Amino acid sequence: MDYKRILTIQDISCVGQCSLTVALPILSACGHETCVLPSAVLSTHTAGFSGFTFRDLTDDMPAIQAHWQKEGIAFDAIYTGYLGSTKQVGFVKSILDTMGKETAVKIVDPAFADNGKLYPIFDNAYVEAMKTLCPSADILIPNITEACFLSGMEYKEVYDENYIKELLAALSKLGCKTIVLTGVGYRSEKTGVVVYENGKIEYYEHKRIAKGCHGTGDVYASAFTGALLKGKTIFEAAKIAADYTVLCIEKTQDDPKHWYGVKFETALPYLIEIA
Ligand code: PXL
Repeated sequence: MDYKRILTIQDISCVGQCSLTVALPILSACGHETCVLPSAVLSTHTAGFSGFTFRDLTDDMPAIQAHWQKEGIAFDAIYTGYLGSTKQVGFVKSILDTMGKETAVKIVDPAFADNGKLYPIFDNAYVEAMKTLCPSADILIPNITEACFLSGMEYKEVYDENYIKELLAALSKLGCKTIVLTGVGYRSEKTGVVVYENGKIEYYEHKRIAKGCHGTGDVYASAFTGALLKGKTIFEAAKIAADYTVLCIEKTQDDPKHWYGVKFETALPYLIEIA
C-alpha cells in the first residue's frame, strides 16, 4: 500500500480533543502524510465550555491555496470538518474541486449540528452553504441531525428503516454520491452506521454506550478516512471507524473528569492493527 497525502480542513480547538487535534494523530497512526488547513482557532471547542475565543481564518485561505497551486501541490484525499464561516465554505468548495489529484477522494463531514440542534456559531445561512459542498464530495459523513438540516426533513429521535431510507434519498438529491450516516439505532442499547452507495444500503449495528461524548464525530470521520485510504472498502472503513469510536468511549466513560472529549490516543494501537 503506497503512502497517501491527505489534506484535512477543520478548526484547531486548542483544548477539547476534537477536529485537528484528533484528525492529525489518527491519520498519522494510519500511516498517512497529513497536511492541514485550519479553518479557525478556538481556545476550546464550543460544547460545554463558555467564553471560548474564536479566530476565523477564512481570509487566509485564498493565499494558502494560491501558494499550493504555485508549488504544484495536490492531495490523494481531502477531508473537511468544522469550518469557520459561511463565506469559508465557498473557498473550501474551490479547494475540494481543484486541489485533489485526479484519483483523489473527497470526504465531507458537515460537522455543524447534533442532537437536533445546530452548534453555537452556525445558522441557516451556514446550512445553505453546506448544501453546496455536497456535489463536490465523494463521501458525506453526516449524523442524523445534520442529514435533517441538509435535506429539510423533520428530526426524529425514534424512527424506522423507512425514515432512514427517505433521509438518504433526500440527501442524495443534493448531489451526495455516497453517504455514511452515523448514529442510526433502531432498538435500545444499539446504534450503528448506514452506508448508502449507488442506491444500495448496508447497515452495521453495534453497541450503543449510554454516555455521549464530545468529539466522537471527528474521531469517527478521521478513522474512516484513515482506513479508507489504507485501501479498505467504504463499508469496511465504516465498520472499523465505528468499532474504534466505541473503544474510545469505553476507555473514557469511567472518568467523570474527562467530559470534554474521548481518550482516543489510548485506543490507537487497535486502529493501527486493524486499519
Ligand atoms: O466535534 C465537532 C466540533 C468541532 N470543532 C468545534 C466544536 C465542535 C462541536 O461542538 O465546537 C470548535
